[in-house]
Amino acid sequence: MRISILGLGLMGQALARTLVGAGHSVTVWNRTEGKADGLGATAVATAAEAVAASPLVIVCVLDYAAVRELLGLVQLDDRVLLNLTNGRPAEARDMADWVAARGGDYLDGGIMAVPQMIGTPGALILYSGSPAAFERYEEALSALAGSRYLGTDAGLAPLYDLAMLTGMYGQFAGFLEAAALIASEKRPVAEFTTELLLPWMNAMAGRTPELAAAIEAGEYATDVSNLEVNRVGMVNLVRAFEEQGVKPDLLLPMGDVLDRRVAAGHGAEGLASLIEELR
Ligand code: FVH
Repeated sequence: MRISILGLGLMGQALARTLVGAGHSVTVWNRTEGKADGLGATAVATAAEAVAASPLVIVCVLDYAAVRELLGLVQLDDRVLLNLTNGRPAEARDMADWVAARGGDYLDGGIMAVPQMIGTPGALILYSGSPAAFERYEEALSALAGSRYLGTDAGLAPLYDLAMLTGMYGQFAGFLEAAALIASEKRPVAEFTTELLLPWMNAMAGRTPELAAAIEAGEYATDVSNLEVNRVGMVNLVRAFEEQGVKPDLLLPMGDVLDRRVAAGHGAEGLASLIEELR
């Protein structure tokens, strides 16, 4: 299959290398020269030439503004534009209209992988937008990663992508605060992480489907620590951080939300109830 890739940053190069390896005929373009070396793809001098070369055009650059800038006035008749650039739902919806006005079909994608994972079983790409385009290219795209098509609304892939990144940042925030607390006593962080923290975090992550069910049902009764118990626990945590000379900056926002929810009379409810303060 003929596939063009616009943007040869770390991710674009991984995409190109993997598609070449899967036997596709890949044409590439990048704003600055020299990044196509060794990829086994055909490098062209302009974005317009790359668009002309293939019915499927993948773009993976810094942001959506760069996508618009590099495509400029290029017509996209009979082309599918698959945008794997990180963006927001509103941007993806605008981009779908923008591409349609140029005669193209639009798919948005969210890459849940780092470049080294592309083409390996752990990689996932979320898709939304044109169902016809997804059906047509699903098999070719399976060389890159597992696929999950979320629906015709182009904004869905970035919405889910950002939600997954949000979960990731929450995990890293917890890890960093925990590591800072352990390091405050010059205890080994690596040993603590692998032997104790990781199994604990996995066990707690295993409880999230229960919280999700409570959120969907809007029923927040709990048979584990309620919000008041958690609020007192958080006050204790923050004091311990201060006594250890460590900043609890990544934890404080959660403490604020707990305070608000308890003050509103929901102290007997479970943690899932905090979502009502976020809506
Ligand atoms: N790398 C990762 O782990 C993540 C995984 C999840 C998805 N992201 C998103 O992928 C987009 C590209 O990320 P990247 O890692 O390839 O980024 P860089 O290596 O920094 O390459 C950036 C490319 O964008 C080109 N570019 C920037 N501005 C423009 C512009 N105005 N016009 C045309 N191209 C532009 C840049 O070109 P150059 O500097 O080499 O000339 C690179 O090709 C991104 O949305 C991540 O969030 C990656």
